[in-house]
Amino acid sequence: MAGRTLVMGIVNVTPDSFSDGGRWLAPEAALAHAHRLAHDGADILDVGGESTRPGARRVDAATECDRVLGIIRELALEGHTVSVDTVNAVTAHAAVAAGAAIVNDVSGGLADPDMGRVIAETGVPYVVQHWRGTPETMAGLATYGDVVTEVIAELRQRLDELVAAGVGPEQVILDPGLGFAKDAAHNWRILAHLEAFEALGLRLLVGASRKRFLADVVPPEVSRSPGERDHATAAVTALLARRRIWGVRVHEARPSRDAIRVAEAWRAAEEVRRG
Ligand code: PMM
Repeated sequence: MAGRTLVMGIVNVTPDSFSDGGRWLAPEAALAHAHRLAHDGADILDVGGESTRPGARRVDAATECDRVLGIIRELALEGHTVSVDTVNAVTAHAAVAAGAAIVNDVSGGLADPDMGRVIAETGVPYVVQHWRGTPETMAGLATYGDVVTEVIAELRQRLDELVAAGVGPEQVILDPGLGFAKDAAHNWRILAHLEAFEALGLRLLVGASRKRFLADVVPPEVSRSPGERDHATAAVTALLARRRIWGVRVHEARPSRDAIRVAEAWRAAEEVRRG
């Protein structure tokens, strides 16, 4: 059986991410933030230098590398497990050389035709997230007959192309990509059909943290800003941890780490009850 759900803590070294853009752009601020996430229970530190919020403009790989490589090197030297959140093969390659242990690609390889080769060569675990279009165009592409079957079919296609490029299926971690070319109803439908994603037999990562669909279920005065959605995020983590999903990607580590502890204690008590 799979182990407990892992916490991937978000370190956005960007001026424009939707919930924390600009807060950790200075390297010292990013490192301090990463250290706090680790202290709060993050198992993996996910360092990204390009915002993917809807409508975000692309940055070139050189700027992205400038933002993230020093931070990744430092965190890896300190012994942390680091992932790099990038859609660029050049950045992914440089990040792995700097010590990143995982590549997290919100485009699942669609944004850069070289990504499959880099993942095959480096052999690192690779998060294949579902998206359509680009952050600039994705809002207009959130049309599905059935979101679950279509997202799974598109992820399978990504997987086939990656395997053809030499990537081992065991390297792949799938992510349904909540909010990426998906509206709130699509996100909830995916969460209600996780067994269909689990049936693919690969590890699953889910990124619900602070996303807008969570604002719709809590009163408006609570959900004013993304930072006020951390309780709702932790509730999602608890439900995902109940399924022992491989990982959750979150802005605040402690609430999710506690939610996972609760799910594990509950499970242990159930096992005692079964005897
Ligand atoms: N969401 C964002 C960025 N990267 N990566 C994965 N694997 N899954 C996600 O859901 C995901 C991601 C957008 O959130 P952010 O701008 O706050 O980081």
